[in-house]
Amino acid sequence: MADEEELILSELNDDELVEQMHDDLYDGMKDEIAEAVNILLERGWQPYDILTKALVSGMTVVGIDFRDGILFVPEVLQAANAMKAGMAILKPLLAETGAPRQGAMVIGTVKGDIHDIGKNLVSMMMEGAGFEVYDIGINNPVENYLEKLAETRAEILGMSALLTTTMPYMKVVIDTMIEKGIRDDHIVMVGGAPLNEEFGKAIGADAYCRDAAVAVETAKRLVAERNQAA
Ligand code: B1M
Repeated sequence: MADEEELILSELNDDELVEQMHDDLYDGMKDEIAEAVNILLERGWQPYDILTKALVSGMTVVGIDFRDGILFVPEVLQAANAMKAGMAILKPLLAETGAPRQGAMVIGTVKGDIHDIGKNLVSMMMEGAGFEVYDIGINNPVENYLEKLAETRAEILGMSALLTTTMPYMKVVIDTMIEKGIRDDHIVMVGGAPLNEEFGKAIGADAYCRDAAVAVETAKRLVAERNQAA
């Protein structure tokens, strides 16, 4: 229908626009996502609300249809790229909070795993909260984490895994830290959709973080506890 083809995003009310963003994310329409993010910002939405209510929640639907075989890798990649286009606009805004420096974190997705949206989100939120973030990207063997920790002397190590087959690698990293006698020099935080509290404890992490907001709160608390103990 002609009406549908000529949809003007700025004419939709907030609820309609967010719903349209979920559809556009699903369809991998990155220009439309970027436009809609800008519209919501102009309407006074907080960057964090746009991130969670419009982008992350839209990605959940993509995940369900991916699991059920309705969407395939190329479509999901397009959706991921659309999500990243929205996140790129929000990143400087989330980082611009002027929060006092809290500490430093090395973060990366573990070996064998190329999912990076959640990790990027955690990085953005941590930067916004005043942490210095060294993001070492995806598919990281243990050596990468250890090198970056030694180079930056960051107090926190963050690891992300989105696959049940890659999450055990987090234990490899922690066990190597124990072997090298550096485990207690760092706070180790882990996250990713297939993880849970129990898994975090079982592999010897200091904390499992359900989402980026929890990661920020946990990091602040653990750094403060550590400074107090010192
Ligand atoms: Co993948 N994939 N994928 N995928 N993918 C999942 C994870 C899956 C659950 C989909 C499904 O079946 N429903 C499934 C895993 C099943 C399992 O292991 N049990 C899956 C699969 C199977 C695969 C492939 C194997 C598919 C294939 O090739 N046949 C393949 C693996 C590639 C590899 O890594 N070796 C693959 C590939 C891909 C794409 C490349 C197409 C793309 C990734 C693009 C990219 O990241 N650049 C992709 C995507 C996008 C997904 C889903 C749909 C979405 C993930 C996402 O970005 N979520 C995902 C389904 C799902 O998770 N529901 C799926 C949004 C993001 C904001 O959430 O990452 O959970 P999340 O991050 C959250 C928290 O978890 C937490 O905070 C974040 C923000 O709040 N968090 C942390 C995350 N990391 C943290 C680190 C911390 C703290 C908190 O450190 C301190």
